[in-house]
Amino acid sequence: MQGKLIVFEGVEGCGKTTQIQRSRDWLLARMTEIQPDVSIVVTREPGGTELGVGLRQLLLEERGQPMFERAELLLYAADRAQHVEQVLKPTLAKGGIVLCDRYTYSTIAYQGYGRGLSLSLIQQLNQIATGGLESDLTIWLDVDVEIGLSRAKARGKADRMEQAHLDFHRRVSQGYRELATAQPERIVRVNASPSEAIVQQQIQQILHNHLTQWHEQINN
Ligand code: T5A
Repeated sequence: MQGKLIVFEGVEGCGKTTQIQRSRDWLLARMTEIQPDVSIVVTREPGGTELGVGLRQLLLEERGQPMFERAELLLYAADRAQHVEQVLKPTLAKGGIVLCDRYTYSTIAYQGYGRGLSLSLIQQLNQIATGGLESDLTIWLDVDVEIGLSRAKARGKADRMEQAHLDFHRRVSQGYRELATAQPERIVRVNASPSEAIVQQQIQQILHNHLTQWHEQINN
């Protein structure tokens, strides 16, 4: 099978990290039956490279000085450009499966819908940062903003983005909703409100369907 880029998206605390780990374990077990030598790589944006770790700190730590919206946008784009070249493209070229915590839709949802920056500008910047590399599947973990924020809060101190006003997070959530409605063939919604195990069952079904479809495409 060719390499596949599977992205997990959603608002703060929707459960991406938890579900990516569980999905990796499930995929590892399943792929040993189908293609034992496949590599499954878990990564994230921002922070999937050494440069990205530094950018992540700049982006998420509260520094007492406001970060302007276009500066924020460009830092996320810089992180992505590095990540695509250093991690995503080489892994996909070797036929690996990448499970990526956030990608281009995060910028549309957060900097576009959330901050109100131009969506066409963001699309151009995403194009530059990715060189046109699109996800093969995006799983959108849909949970109420209040539930997600309270899960994130229970875990520890809120980062710079989590501290943003509730209205900001509601606009981000609306952004994901509109993106998923406009692109149902690319973005699959999962109800992320139930328990971790139930959310994982939904994801496994989606992954199963896509793996089957991808295999059929190769064999036809
Ligand atoms: N960003 C990112 C942009 O603005 N633009 C961009 O272009 C990009 C790429 C990144 C920040 O940067 C922004 C978005 C973000 O603000 P992040 O670490 O990806 O930072 O952001 P978060 O979404 O905040 O990641 P979190 O780790 O906080 O949330 P997760 O990964 O969605 O959730 P997870 O799995 O860590 O779970 C959170 C807590 O909830 C519990 C978990 O045990 C954990 O304690 N939990 C559940 N509890 C009950 N029921 C369930 N079903 C649960 N699932 C998880």
